Amino acid sequence: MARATEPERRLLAVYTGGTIGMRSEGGVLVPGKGLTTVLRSLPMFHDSEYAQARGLAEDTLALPPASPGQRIIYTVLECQPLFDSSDMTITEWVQIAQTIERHYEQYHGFVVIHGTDTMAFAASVLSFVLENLQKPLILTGAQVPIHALWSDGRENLLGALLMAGQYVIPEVGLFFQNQLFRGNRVTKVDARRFAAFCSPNLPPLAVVGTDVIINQELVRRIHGKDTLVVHSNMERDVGLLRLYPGIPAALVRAFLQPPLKGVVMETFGAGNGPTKADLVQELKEASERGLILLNCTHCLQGTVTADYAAGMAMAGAGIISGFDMTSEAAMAKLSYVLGLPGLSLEGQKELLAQDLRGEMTRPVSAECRPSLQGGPLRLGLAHLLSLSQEAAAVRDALMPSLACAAAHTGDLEALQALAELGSDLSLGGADGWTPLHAAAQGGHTSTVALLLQSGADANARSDGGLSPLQLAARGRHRGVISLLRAAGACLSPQELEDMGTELCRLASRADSEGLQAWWQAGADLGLPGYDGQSALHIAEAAGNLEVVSVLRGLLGTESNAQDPGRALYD
Ligand code: ASN
Repeated sequence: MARATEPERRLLAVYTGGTIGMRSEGGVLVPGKGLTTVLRSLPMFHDSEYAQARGLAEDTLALPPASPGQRIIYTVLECQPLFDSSDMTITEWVQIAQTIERHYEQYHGFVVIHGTDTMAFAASVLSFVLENLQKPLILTGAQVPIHALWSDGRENLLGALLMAGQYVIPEVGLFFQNQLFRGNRVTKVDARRFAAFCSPNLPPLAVVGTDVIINQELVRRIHGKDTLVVHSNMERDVGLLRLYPGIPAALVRAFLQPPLKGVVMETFGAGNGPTKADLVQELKEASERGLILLNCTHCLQGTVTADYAAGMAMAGAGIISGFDMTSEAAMAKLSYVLGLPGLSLEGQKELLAQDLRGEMTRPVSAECRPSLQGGPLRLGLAHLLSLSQEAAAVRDALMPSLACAAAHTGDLEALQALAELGSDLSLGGADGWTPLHAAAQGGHTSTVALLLQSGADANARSDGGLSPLQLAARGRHRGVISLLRAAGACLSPQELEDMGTELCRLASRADSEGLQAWWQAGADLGLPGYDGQSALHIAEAAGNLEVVSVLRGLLGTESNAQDPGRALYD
């Protein structure tokens, strides 16, 4: 007899259509009703004995026990009508978000069963519509209907339910082929293979194999207890314009007319476009009349930069960089920002340039942390904190943050003053961020040396899982990497394993400095990325001889993983 008292995690699964539930009619696949009935008949999706003992409703199913003493119970809500996702629009996605809002308190997490064709758009839109999401919402679907003998649907749906039911990943994700991606980072890349999606510029949040590996460093963290906000007012008059060689200015002009309010422009390579005067003029005029232009590369991997004269910046300051955003995420972000009430044009542009939901990677230099630069503030605080005994408690609470701020700017004098006031320079702040993290991120070699000498832990991890070594490698601070390695810092086995896609991204951007930095930090440059290609393959395919020669040189060098003390670039 099944126990009816096991702790339960309740999920809501919203079934919107897609191949997963399709049936063949007249030789073509059409959306099919009755997914719940199919799931009810499959023991991997329903433990009927337990459901009976619990007296669950008709639309509510119980997974077999996932881990000892824990049950996932899920209610399937079948939408009316069901869609091939090619017919889904912002209207349906907002309705899904509103449904989730209505049931938000009742469930631990949410699964959206969706067609694959527009799932990347759906995930992107949902990530912007749902602000302050504190529970997992995972989209999934299939390339082959779930009732077929050889279907990816069963694994995908089960994986999405387990991920949403067992883990705290409070964001909009997309689960497919044993990987959980951030929803606004994916794009559909294959119409036939089961591996239909990839996340070209961000590694997966989780990978399922014999173990479930959660990439904690990437999972977005909840700040505070802000309540869920559903932004239903998404702007519909946004468009997508893919530039191609020789695109006529007249065509661009025709496209950029009202009522259009914002356009995602898919440009060449690192954000470039034709420099023909008439075309540039059209873009300038459109931008001057208040049309927002968001520049995304049509390359699968890489980011928009300001490296070339043919860069879109020449069309005027109005064009905003979308960095490494997918077009799907960029369109969703435009709809969201332009739909927000009361924002000026400048305000909209400012918001578009920010990373709002983890949808884009801003360049390292754009990140900033608080600074203690400016002597009066620093000295004033030091004085205040030394005044009385009552101040001791305040001092202890403030010290880690002050030390981090000083370390981030490489302010040795301030750090020494804080040490004299009794501050333990190896202590982390509220988010686990230590002064060593801050100094490594800032690339301050002497500060890092001082902190290591005063006993800072070279392998300290912030709450988000970041280590000083990762920050130094990201910033290509080779002197710092070398000090940290000498002090015993190393990447974790999981970080080493997950490096492949990042190395490929660096190779695709011809970033040999970045590759060298990660090599020095201990990364294995031969690791394949998400599609099985290594950084060397990518550099060779791109004909980038400099990167090829750097990689060949480093790959030919004996692995540095066992030798933390070795440094190439002292
Ligand atoms: N056309 C289908 C859809 O997007 C494709 C699929 O789900 N595999 O609804």
